[in-house]
Amino acid sequence: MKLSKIREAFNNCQQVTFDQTESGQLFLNVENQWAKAQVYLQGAHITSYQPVSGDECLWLSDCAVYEKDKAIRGGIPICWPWFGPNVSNPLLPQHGFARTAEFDLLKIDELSNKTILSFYIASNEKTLNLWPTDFKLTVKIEIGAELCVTLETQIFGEKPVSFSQAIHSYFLVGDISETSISGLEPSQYHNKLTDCLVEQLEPLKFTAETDSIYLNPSNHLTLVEGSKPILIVEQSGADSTVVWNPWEDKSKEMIDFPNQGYQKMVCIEAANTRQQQLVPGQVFWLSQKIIPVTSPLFETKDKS
Ligand code: TA6
Repeated sequence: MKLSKIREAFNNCQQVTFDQTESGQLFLNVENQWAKAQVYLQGAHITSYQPVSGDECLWLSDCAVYEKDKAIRGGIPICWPWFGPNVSNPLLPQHGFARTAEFDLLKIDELSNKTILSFYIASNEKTLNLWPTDFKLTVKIEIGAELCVTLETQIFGEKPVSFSQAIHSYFLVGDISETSISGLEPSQYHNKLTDCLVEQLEPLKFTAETDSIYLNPSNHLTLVEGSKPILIVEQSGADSTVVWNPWEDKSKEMIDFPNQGYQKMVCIEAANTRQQQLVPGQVFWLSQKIIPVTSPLFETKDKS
C-alpha cells in the first residue's frame, strides 16, 4: 500500500494521520481526547501508547529496525500462528509470520471515547507455504483511556487445525530492579531457562534473566514500581501469561536491543502457548487490555 493511497482512502478521519519511515514503512499516528498512539501496518504493530497526562506505557528499542520482513523490537508484536519455535519445523521463523506481514487497514471507527483500528491479513501463496491453512486474522486495536488489542482468528476448509499465539507487549519501566508484577501468584510457571515447573507464591521481582510461562494465571495483573502501581494488564482467551526480560548478556546478543535496555522494560504477554484447536467457521479470540494509572477504570480495578 502506498502512502498517498491510504491517505486518500481515509481522508475524512479526524483522529488518524498517516506517515512513513525513510525505508518506506507505513504507520498511523492516532491522537484523540484520551491518548496518542503509533501503529505500523507491518505486523499491525503498536509502537507507542501514551495516555493524555500520563507516561508512555510501551518500551521501544532505540535500535529497532524498520524494514520489510524484520520484526520491530518493542511495542506490541503479534506472535501468530505459532508462539516461539514452530513445533513441527524449527527452521520456520520464530513466533510465526504475522509480526512481519503487511496488514490491510479495514476500517477506522472514531468514537467519542476511543479510536478503533481494524487490520487484517488473509492466507496467500506465501503464508500457505509456511502454514497450510486458509485463514483470516483480524487485529482490532482500541485506543482510548485504555489500550485494548484483540486477535480474531478464523480458518476455512474442512478440518480443525491447531495453533498458538501471543500478544507480546513490551512495557516501559523506570528501573527493572524496582519493578514487580502482582497477580501471578499463586500460580505454577514453566521456567524456560531451566525447563522446570516452579510455584510462584509472591509477587514477581526481577534480579536476573526471566523467561517464564505462567500456566492458568489470573487474568488481572498489576505492574508495580517501588510500591506504586503503574498499570493493570488484563487478558481474555489466553491459556498462559508469558513474562520475559533478557537481562544483560542476552541483551548484548541482540543487535536491535540496547545493551542496557533490559533495565527499562518487561514483557507481559497474553498467550496461548499450548496448541489450541481452531474449528472451521468459528472465531477464536485473544485479547489484552492495558489500563494505565490515568484511566478512570484504574481505581475500580486496582487490587494490588
Ligand atoms: O516471549 C518470550 C520469548 O519467546 C523469549 O524466549 C525471547 O526469545 C523473546 O520471546 C523474543 O523473541 P524474538 O524472536 O522477538 O527475539
